[in-house]
Amino acid sequence: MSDEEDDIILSELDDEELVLQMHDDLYDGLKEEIEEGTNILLERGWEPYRVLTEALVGGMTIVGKDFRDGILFVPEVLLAANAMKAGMAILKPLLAETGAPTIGKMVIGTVKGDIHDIGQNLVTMMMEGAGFEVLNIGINNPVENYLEAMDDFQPDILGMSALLTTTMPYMKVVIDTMVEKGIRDDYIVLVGGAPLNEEFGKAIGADGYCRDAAVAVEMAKEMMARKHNQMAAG
Ligand code: B1M
Repeated sequence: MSDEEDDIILSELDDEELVLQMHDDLYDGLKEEIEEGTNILLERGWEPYRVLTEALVGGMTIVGKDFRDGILFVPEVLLAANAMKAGMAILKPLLAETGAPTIGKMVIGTVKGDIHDIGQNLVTMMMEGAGFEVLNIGINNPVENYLEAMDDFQPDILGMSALLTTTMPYMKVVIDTMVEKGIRDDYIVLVGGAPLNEEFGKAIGADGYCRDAAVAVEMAKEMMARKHNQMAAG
């Protein structure tokens, strides 16, 4: 870091400059600066969701592009991810604090072979904020982990995340296993992750593909309402 950057006082920047500075700080993996910036934006009255999307997710998008283009490498991206998680940790209780009544239960996890967890942590936070009870089973989950979690936790929804083109086909392994065991229709299956799309979601037999965490919440609510209506009618 240069001396010039050392001199930047985050609280003296206006909102727009601060968000841009946070993108730089996330890029540089500066955890404490990200925590400070997150707190400043909240103190200035920003909604937690806006801080999340504009400052944190916005910064990670830039990291993602330079990672793709070979400008950043795994160690740097890990630092950026840690900084992002530190900001998310501040926002988590605020996003979960809506006081919404429990409207459903969800198990979510990243599939086998895949260790990306920022997206699914974000989905967890947003779902909890919307009133869902969520069991997050973490990363690198073989089908057995999903089955065990569904058995123990009895969710309405199974959520799966994959960030790699090489791991996304594993979602079909999980769904096919559910079909074989005769439990597929007991759950709403939602999938998400950067390389997926709606077509893929349909092709593997999921009930819905979620482009982002906000879509996941909307879709989950809609499908829960549909499930309740069907139960009431039947
Ligand atoms: Co990785 N990585 N990575 N990585 N990484 C990507 C995914 C990549 C696109 C980067 C790139 O090349 N541009 C690329 C994949 C290419 C491909 O498959 N086509 C890639 C690669 C190649 C790799 C490695 C193979 C690199 C290597 O070792 N050479 C390796 C694989 C490790 C493994 O998993 N086995 C690897 C490792 C890593 C780190 C460990 C360094 C780190 C992860 C840290 C962590 O997660 N704790 C990392 C990161 C950070 C990324 C990028 C830069 C950012 C991912 C992220 O957190 N995004 C990523 C680039 C990118 O995605 N543009 C990249 C922010 C997050 C909020 O978005 O996860 O998309 P996202 O989640 C969104 C939606 O997708 C959706 O909602 C979320 C919130 O809005 N969503 C769901 C996600 N899951 C959902 C589940 C749902 C619903 C919605 O269920 C209902």
